[in-house]
Amino acid sequence: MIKSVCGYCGVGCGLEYDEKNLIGDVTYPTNFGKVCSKGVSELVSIQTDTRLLRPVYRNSIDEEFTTVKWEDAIALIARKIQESTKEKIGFYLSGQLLTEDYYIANKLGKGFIGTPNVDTNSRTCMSSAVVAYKKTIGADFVPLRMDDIFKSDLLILAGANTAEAHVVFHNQIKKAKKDGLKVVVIDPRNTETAKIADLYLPIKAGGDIDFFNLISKRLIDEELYDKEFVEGHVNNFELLKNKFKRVPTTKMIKRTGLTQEQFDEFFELYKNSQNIITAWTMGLNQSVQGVDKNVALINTHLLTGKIFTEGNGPLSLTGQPNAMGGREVGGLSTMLAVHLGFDKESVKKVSKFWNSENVASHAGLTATQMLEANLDVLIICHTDPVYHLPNRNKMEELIKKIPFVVEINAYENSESSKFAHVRLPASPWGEKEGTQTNLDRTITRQERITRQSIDSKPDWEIFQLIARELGYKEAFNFKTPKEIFKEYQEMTKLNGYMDIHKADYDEMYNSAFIWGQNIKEFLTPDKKGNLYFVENRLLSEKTSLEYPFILLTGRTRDQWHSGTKTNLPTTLLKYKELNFCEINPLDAQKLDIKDGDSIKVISKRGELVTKALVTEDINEKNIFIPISNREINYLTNDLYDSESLEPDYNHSAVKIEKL
Ligand SMILES: Nc1nc2c(c(=O)[nH]1)N[C@H]1C(S)=C(S)[C@@H](COP(=O)(O)OP(=O)(O)OC[C@H]3O[C@@H](n4cnc5c(=O)[nH]c(N)nc54)[C@H](O)[C@@H]3O)O[C@H]1N2
Ligand SMILES: Nc1nc2c(c(=O)[nH]1)N[C@H]1C(S)=C(S)[C@@H](COP(=O)(O)OP(=O)(O)OC[C@H]3O[C@@H](n4cnc5c(=O)[nH]c(N)nc54)[C@H](O)[C@@H]3O)O[C@H]1N2
Ligand code: SF4
Ligand SMILES: [Mo]
Repeated sequence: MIKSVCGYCGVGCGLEYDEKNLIGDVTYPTNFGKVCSKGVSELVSIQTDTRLLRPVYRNSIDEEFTTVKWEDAIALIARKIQESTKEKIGFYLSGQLLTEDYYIANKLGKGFIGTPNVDTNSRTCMSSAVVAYKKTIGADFVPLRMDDIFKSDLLILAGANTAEAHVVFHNQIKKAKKDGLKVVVIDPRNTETAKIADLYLPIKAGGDIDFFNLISKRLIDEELYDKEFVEGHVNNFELLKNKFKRVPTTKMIKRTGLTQEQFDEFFELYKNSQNIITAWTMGLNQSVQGVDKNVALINTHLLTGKIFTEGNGPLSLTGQPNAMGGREVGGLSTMLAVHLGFDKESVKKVSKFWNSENVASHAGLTATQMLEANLDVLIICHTDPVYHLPNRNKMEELIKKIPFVVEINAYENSESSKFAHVRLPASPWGEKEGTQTNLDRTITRQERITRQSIDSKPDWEIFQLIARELGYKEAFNFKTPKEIFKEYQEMTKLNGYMDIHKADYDEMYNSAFIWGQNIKEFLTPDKKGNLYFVENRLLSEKTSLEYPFILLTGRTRDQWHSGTKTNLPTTLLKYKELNFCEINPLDAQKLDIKDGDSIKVISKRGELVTKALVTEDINEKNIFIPISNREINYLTNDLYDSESLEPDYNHSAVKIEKL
């Protein structure tokens, strides 16, 4: 029996493998033996014939690839790096990499090559939450855990479809409901998640700041906030109070698309709930005001003092299996390492720790900026930017201009591979070992359960080969993931609140390590939480007579993003189609569209063909297309949040033509 952990979503379910079957680990603290269809299909995805098995090279993207030796591919990459300058090199990483992979890539990029341009697809996912947590509570720190729902009275899910995106957590929510937990779901779509809610609020897309501001205003106006907590532990209260005096409440309600009665019903439940958790995901983060949306939500917890106590707090539901671990290591270009920034002292500490004079000293390009930056060398690892970045037609033109693109992938059929010059085969889940941190700080080991395919290598090893070829042999002399983890643990000591150094790599095989369990206060310099006044500035793309619909995008339960691991003949469950478009019956009628009709969806930037799914489960004037349609981002706009630089994926103006 081998114990491991699922490599799909941020729930991070413990698994057991007995040489035939993959089942849930009943002793594991986040899933107690439960898994979803993706978890059990991990095994199948290792064996598919779409694996990338050999390094390949071509001189230009118009040519065919030919197989090359590892040594030659690595030598070429090192040469291209040496011929360039550090500001012209970019590492585009992924929240699906293991902590050890991230550590080596970050150490090489920021520590030795000295480029600050090491970022990750988490930029398109969690960066709004990262910035907001830092501003309000002082660090990128999730101050509660999933099992807090069993000690809570009210769970508010805003822009999160747990039934499809965090399946095993969703099942825990259903269990907690039996013990009295009330659930409110706020979403422009009446999702599977909304269907289990005690109260479903069909918010108008983009109305969340108004919604959370209305809560804050009521808390202040009716003096329901926690005065003692606010006085002792929170900054900027008077400022917020004064700002709220002047906000136009009726306009705000209108912008939420809810009726006053709906809001009142919600607020009645809210004010009578002792313990409250507000959880959110992409419906809030992926927005041109993603940070403000997060801040408006966190404000409510600072005002009520419902934070750092059991059953309470703002719970950001991280999407990818190790997006948290990646952020802890320092995988975002706006951080250096171990949650430290680019201030002089941090750079000094890190330089000393790595014994390098080359450490990057300022924030670098974000993933969403890299393709526009005239880079010489772009190394993409464990992610597919051409598929996932917004405004794809533009992105394709930009990536074509980068003279040297390396793609490290375990599978051969990504969209980015079409633009790569060198492709290196990585060993996927099941063929490698290392650690990952799930959405609530649980660190666990992923184990090797089968032998490595002949010519593929774990991601950390690939980065180490490049490092050694560049001459950094002493600093990159790791033999095992355990050795890397140990160095990383030492490094976490540079940051006072990180207790990851207490974990034991061997022991983690038997039981997960949860870091930060003793942190029960704000991590800001003055140990106080910060309130900020934020307003809905209506910055998203607006509908017009020509483009009258707002396109929403998101997940379906059995598919994982671009589908390299889930869209396989053997695993494809017919739970939902890969390509459909939810449309409200009233809108469909106006366009004479019937269920199942082929339709073309068009934005100012591009178009795609899909199939109408006529349903009352979506608000009028909104449509929804799942991201399992690989062409989704031909439609989306490339507006970004000004602080997090996360894309506004959820709100693009489109029109529909019946085919
Ligand atoms: N099956 C499956 N699970 C996954 C993934 C996967 O690919 N497949 N990916 C993982 C990853 S990386 C992530 S980030 C998570 C994402 O997890 P979720 O964010 O829960 O998943 P999405 O489907 O993107 O859901 C976003 C929801 O926000 C709603 N929404 C859109 N606009 C608004 C708005 O303005 N306000 C509000 N309140 N809601 C809005 C959408 O209708 C949708 O239901 O899922 C993770 N889990
Ligand atoms: N319109 C729209 N766009 C979105 C989103 C949205 O909601 N709407 N969501 C955004 C979000 S939240 C996310 S997280 C991104 C996700 O977008 P991506 O990260 O691009 O999606 P994946 O398909 O998960 O890509 C992972 C890649 O890693 C490869 N891979 C698998 N295992 C390994 C391995 O062990 N090593 C290596 N090196 N490679 C491996 C897979 O084959 C695949 O090509 O999409 C973003 N884009
Ligand atoms: S809920 Fe997430 S972690 Fe758990 S089995 Fe499903 S995909 Fe894997
Ligand atoms: Mo994500």
